[in-house]
Amino acid sequence: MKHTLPELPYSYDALEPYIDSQTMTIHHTKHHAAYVNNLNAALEKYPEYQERTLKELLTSLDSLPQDVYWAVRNNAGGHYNHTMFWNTMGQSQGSEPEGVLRKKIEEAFGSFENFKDVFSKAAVSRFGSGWAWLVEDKDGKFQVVSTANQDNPLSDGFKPVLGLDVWEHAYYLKYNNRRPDYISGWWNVVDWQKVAKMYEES
Ligand code: MN3
Repeated sequence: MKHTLPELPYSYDALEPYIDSQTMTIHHTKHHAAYVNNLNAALEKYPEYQERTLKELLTSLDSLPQDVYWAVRNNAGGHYNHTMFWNTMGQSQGSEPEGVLRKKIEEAFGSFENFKDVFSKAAVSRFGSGWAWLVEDKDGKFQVVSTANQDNPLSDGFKPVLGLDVWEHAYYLKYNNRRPDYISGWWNVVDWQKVAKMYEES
């Protein structure tokens, strides 16, 4: 079973003006595609690992053959993270979490506004390349964490609920070095209905 690049669930210009079409095109067809190709290449000589899902790979990194450990960690993470990222965005400007998601966010952070603040700070202060995340811990409590490179919270025992890519490739063409502007724009394209659906299904 080879991993394949999923199609975007919307057009490349769908998230304009917050995320521009050129960035989306390069991000999906070059960056995400490279993670998929590199993952397949790393697993080529290990057929037994080709059958594992991304989640299975990312929750058992220590069991990987040593010579492909970093290739799988980085590229399975890259593939999983970007697939999730595309699927939590859309043209639903100003949507807000409802139901269980809202309740858990308010329990953990006091309010949705305060959650956004905590999350944005984690995203701004992630040094170098990485991601900011809303995660659920083993006790069912929500937390904000950030990871380096393409690491995924699954590998630390969390369930990822929402992730934001803060690699420069995600925003540099439009926002240059202004990561905080990219982050505040991104909130406009988070589709909380999709986030809730994914949360319920995972
Ligand atoms: Mn990226």
